Amino acid sequence: MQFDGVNEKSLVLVKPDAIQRGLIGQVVSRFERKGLKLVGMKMMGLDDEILTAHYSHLADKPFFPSLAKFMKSSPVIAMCWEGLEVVNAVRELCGITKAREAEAGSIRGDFAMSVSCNVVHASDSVENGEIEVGRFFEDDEIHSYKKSEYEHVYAEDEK
Ligand code: IDP
Ligand code: MG
Repeated sequence: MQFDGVNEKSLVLVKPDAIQRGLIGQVVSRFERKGLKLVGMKMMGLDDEILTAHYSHLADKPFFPSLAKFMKSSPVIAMCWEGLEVVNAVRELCGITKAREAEAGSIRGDFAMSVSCNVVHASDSVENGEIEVGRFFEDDEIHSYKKSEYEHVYAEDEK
């Protein structure tokens, strides 16, 4: 059994700056090598409707129009990663928003200098992980499968 009922999901977006800079593979690799399970992945263009919902907490900010323009400047890669307490694990891998101050070794710390062009989005809570995965993926785009690697990634009492 692989965390049935207690799995967390995180919605990760590879943002347009990373698409343009050819960083998709390196970003995906960070999550793979950590031992997380990829259960959904697609390239998609974002429109104002999904961005207004996704960034509703920033809708009143003066930078919102330029953020929306940036997020529409190319397709993004949307991913759903699954695992034990994965929401926090993914946030740690990504680093803080202001990339030029992000910890070296994190994705933003290693690949970015900007506050807005910061390579990735990651869900910030378990509840938002569920909401955001539901916003970006249809039910049949999220896959359930057994990852043999889990035998070695987790201890018996964590499975
Ligand atoms: P997060 O992506 O680290 O969760 P949020 O505060 O949720 O950070 O902001 C969402 C995204 O909005 C950021 O990743 C970044 O792209 C953009 N953003 C946040 N704050 C600023 C800002 O002060 N100026 C420009 N863009 C910003
Ligand atoms: Mg956020």
